[in-house]
Amino acid sequence: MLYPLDNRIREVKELSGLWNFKVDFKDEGFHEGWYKVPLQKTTEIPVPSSYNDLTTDSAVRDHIGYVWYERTFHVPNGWKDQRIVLRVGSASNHAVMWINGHEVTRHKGGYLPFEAEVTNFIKWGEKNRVTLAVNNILDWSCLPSGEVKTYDGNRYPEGYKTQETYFDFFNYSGIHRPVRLYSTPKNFIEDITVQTDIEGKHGVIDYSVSVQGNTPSIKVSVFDEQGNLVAASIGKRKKIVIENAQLWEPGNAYLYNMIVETADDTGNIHDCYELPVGIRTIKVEGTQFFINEKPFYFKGFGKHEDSDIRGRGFDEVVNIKDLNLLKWIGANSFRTSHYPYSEEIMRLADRQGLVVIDEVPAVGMCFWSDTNTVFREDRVNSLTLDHHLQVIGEMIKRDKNHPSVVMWSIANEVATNEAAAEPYIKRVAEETKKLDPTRPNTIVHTMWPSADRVSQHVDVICINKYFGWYSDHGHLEVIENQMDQELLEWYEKYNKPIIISEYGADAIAGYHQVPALTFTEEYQVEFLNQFHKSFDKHDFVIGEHVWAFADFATKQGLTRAVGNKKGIFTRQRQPKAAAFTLKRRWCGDHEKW
Ligand code: GCB
Repeated sequence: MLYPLDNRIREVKELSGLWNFKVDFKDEGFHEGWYKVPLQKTTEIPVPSSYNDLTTDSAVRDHIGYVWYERTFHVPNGWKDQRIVLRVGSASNHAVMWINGHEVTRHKGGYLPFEAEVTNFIKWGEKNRVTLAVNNILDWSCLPSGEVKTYDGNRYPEGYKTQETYFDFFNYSGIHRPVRLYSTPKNFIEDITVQTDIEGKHGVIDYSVSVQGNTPSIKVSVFDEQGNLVAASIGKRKKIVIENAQLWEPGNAYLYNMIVETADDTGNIHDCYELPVGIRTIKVEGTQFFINEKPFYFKGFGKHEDSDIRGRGFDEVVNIKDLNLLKWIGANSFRTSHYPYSEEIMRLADRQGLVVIDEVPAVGMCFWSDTNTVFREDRVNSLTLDHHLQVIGEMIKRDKNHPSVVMWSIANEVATNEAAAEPYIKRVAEETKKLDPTRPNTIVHTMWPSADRVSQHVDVICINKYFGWYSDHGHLEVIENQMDQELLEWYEKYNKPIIISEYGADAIAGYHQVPALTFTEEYQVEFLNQFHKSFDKHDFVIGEHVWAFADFATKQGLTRAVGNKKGIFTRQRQPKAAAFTLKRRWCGDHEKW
């Protein structure tokens, strides 16, 4: 799926900004046809943003169900003979979209884009009205999964319900990423796929272009960063060789600009698209992860798209700050825990040479029980699997061309001890491989190795470990030993490379104690040091991602004092003491990097 870009042929019109907004408290919008006429009695809301933290009314913040968005826009006259597409970067968790009262699309899933061709519904010379009904309800057919609980009896108000979620982040809601209107010609470039390889000193770009409509010729030109033409080709599907190629390396990104042009028989250009291409290879061999044939060690974090006031709303300011902090601290990578992040941050990662583990929103499929409580008819079932496959497909379609993406994470913390988890995860892993044979895949575990039934289906094993926190709370002295033992068990069972994809302790910025007590900055520092002692002993450990990059919002809970405080940075992106510990480690010399 191509990111909307403008060029001499295509134009993009940003529809971000203030929209009309209305909460559908009584769930009557569909029945009353709120999309048919301009929304009445609205307030204003910025798009993109989560609405939850903008309001002062808890009924709005915690609303379960639909909210309605609406705005008007003009389409430039110059677009009259064009194809016009309306595209939403993401809306959490499901959306229905209308133009001038005509339904144009529906989308399930809160973290990936959707679009619809709206050419036939446009009114020329008048205002057009776009309406979006966005629903935040999560059930077992959704990713992440959840359930709405209803309560009977006189202890609760009539009609009382709660949205139950089994993951540790706030279920932020609304239109989270930019909304854009864009034009393409009627005969247009629908998609481009690139795969790259290295042959000696040369780079290989294996491309394929899909087009719609009558487009006799396709021309592909590759330019270097100085704008020099370095290779060209004609045809839908070819291999282009770039002599003496500059490689896309972690920390040293080099991007070629691949321009695809379609033309008619007389050479008139129909459509044009520019794709940044990083030439690099990825391989898992033995217990190592190679980027460009060099062993790569992941240093970095699991993150969240989360910031004050904006919630999960896209903000270029926050993204740039975060990437600057990642570089400052010596990180080379991050995981898009626990859902695909904005296309804009993926493009930034490409340009800045950050390595990304791209994760689907399959999180919270574990209840810590010996009986089969997750994979069963009324919970994670065939509907969940269908949606899981759909989301994997959409994520790969969106992110397949990013050089920064080196691995797909197919789920976070699943009850992989349950028998039915095995065929489920096998199916998801196989689908991921089928859709993208060029990238390794992984699953992120909370389960212990002896109970796990699925890791034979993935290339890399990711494990989340909280010794000294969720077990033996406050006992730093047990961490190294327990970590060693667990690592060796995973290794002996599967012989695969292992990334510690989460390890972390809550620290409330400004809390200090010597000797260290939990929730202080000192405990967080010593906790990390203990884990590192273990990681450094094992060659098959190919990475460490601290949980988490910054403090973030969660649902309310007895262990969450205004959110999760495992951030190495505060939610305002200021360093806690552990940031300096990590900076010393990651910026210093080490045989692992
Ligand atoms: C985990 C989850 C992550 C939580 C974290 C924690 O294992 O993957 O989403 O936030 O633990 O802090 O409990």
